[in-house]
Amino acid sequence: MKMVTRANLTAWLIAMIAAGFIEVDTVAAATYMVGDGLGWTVPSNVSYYQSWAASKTFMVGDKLSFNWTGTHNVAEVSKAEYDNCTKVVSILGSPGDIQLLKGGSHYYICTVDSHCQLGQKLSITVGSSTAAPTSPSNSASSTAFHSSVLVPAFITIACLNLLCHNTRH
Ligand SMILES: [Cu+2]
Repeated sequence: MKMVTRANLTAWLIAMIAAGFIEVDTVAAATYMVGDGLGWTVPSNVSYYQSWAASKTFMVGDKLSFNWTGTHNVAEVSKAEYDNCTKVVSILGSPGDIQLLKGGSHYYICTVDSHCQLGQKLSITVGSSTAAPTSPSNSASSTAFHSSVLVPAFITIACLNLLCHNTRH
């Protein structure tokens, strides 16, 4: 087993923390208007919402905004309920915003009349924005990549420890 020095470990931990901050700062959550201009309704073809979803990349933290007029609703359902258009009791008023809190598959249907069978159903796959764990072997490139954050951080630390004390009287 390789020996890990305290300095290496500290640098690695700082890189991991910096990577976490960059994730929060740069990955902006998006809000998707389901069906765009059509909104959430019985579409003209049964695959309309699948086609709509196919051009999108959904990430954890994004929002789906369901907008409709008339008699519709939104229920988040299981895959089986989605496939069978099962009439579950889970109602959302328009406009209904749903934040995507978990990665993986999400299924939504309208439970009014036969709207689901007519294509008012949406299934999406949500990706997680969490980066894969950085192994020590590539921490060097990770540190370089995040140097824009690390450098100001180190300057701040240096200032607190040395420079600022010297300028005080
Ligand atoms: Cu409906």
